[in-house]
Amino acid sequence: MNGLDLFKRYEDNPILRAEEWPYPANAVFNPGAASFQGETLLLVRVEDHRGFSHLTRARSPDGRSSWQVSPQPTLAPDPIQFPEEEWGLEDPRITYLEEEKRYAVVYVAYSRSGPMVSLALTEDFQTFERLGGVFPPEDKDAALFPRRFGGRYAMIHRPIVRGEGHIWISFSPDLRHFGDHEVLLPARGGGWWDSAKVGLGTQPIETSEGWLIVYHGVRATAAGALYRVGLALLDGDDPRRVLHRSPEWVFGPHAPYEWMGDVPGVTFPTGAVLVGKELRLYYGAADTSVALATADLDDLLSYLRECPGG
Ligand code: BMA
Repeated sequence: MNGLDLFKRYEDNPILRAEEWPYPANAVFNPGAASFQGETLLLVRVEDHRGFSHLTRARSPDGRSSWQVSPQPTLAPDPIQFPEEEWGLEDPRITYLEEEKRYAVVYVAYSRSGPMVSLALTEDFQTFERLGGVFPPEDKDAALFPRRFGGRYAMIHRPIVRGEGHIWISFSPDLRHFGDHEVLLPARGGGWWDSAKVGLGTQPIETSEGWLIVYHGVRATAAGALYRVGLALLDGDDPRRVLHRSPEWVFGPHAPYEWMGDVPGVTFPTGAVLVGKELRLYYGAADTSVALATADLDDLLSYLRECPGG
């Protein structure tokens, strides 16, 4: 199957828009996603008219329609206790931690110090235990794996080092202290579609053949940055091993709502839910609305099997 045929856009995209939000908002985009109490739950990044973001819950029985949006913010910045949240909370990724029996929400805390990866734990998406920042700025596009490897949790993230944006992996015994940092998926440079920067998209998805990684790749063009989507497969027992990486992008801006908005030409996946063999990918479109695309997991894996190693 051709890589660009793997994902199908939902016909009623975008599924969430600022115009239909229960309170004033400039844009709603880049949501974390989880299965929760038999429904699909999104923690949506909501940008207010100051330009600052917070996170708000939206729930749907089928993950497509009938979204119930919370009338107030679910996780709002708390800059008194957490000064790194001065300019808001952005781009959450959600992972259910099997051992903790809680969801980890990894988000970007934004302040004058730069974007920082922060972590909160929750059982019910109503009350949160904030653990605060876990990596120094500039770092974003982060998510945890659902379980430990050799006794340690693993986090994927994207620090900016010497102006370069590669995807890294780091390990922690306690979710607070991280080490053994290494580059996992580098930006490919040169003429590649993911030349300028790469960053994790959704939380890692466990499959029978390893961890499915959905990532975004950025190309700088004369008209601005293009944000497209690629895939990789990591070893199930050792997520530092990249088994396959798609040479081509498998999804990118095409529909009008991906080209019209605050940042045209952006498809930015941040959440996924696997229901049977259907992978539902939730993504920010043009930094303006939330959209959905679906793919068959077997198709994704058979495509990746033909891709070279990382
Ligand atoms: C990235 C992040 C995302 C945003 C994307 C496209 O660097 O800041 O929040 O969606 O750029 O503008």
